[in-house]
Amino acid sequence: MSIQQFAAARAAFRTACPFRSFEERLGIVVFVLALLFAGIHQAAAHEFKAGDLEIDHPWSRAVPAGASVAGGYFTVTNKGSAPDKLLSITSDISAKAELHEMAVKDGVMTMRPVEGGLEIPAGGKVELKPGGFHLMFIGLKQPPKPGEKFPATLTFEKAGSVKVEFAVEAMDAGSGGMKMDHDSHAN
Ligand SMILES: [Cu+2]
Repeated sequence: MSIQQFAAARAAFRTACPFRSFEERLGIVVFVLALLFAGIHQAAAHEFKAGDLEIDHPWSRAVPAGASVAGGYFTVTNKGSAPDKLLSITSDISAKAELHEMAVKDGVMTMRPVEGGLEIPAGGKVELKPGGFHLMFIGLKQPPKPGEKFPATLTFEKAGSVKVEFAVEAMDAGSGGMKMDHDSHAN
């Protein structure tokens, strides 16, 4: 939240609660501040850096009990003047992890491993998201649960290896359709 948003929130609070005592107001303000700082902390903690790369909001989606695969998504920004490449992913949550690309071919949604790594152009940004490029955690050792985080290591050609944490969101997070394609991996 910015200073302006905070000032607006404070003004709105004054308008809404003109008759409250000072103690009540103080209590509410402290509560709101606690919420604000919690929010700021969470946002700051969920961005990772490796050399010129910024990895923002790695997330995964909760899976049904017994599922053997889960997706992984994030945005990576290259602030440098040379392209880089995402080469590999490892995590203790699954036996292996692959980089996949989803595309519609002859009207059928297909998914295939990305060969040779995923290029992150100089000064550019690549978004891994449901329906496009994504990570696939294959052979889950434990199912990702909503609200939890699990660690993984991303290895880039130039920036090297970086440890990140995937925040697990509810099963219906993001766009639909991905679940079906994940199921096709299970056999
Ligand atoms: Cu996939």
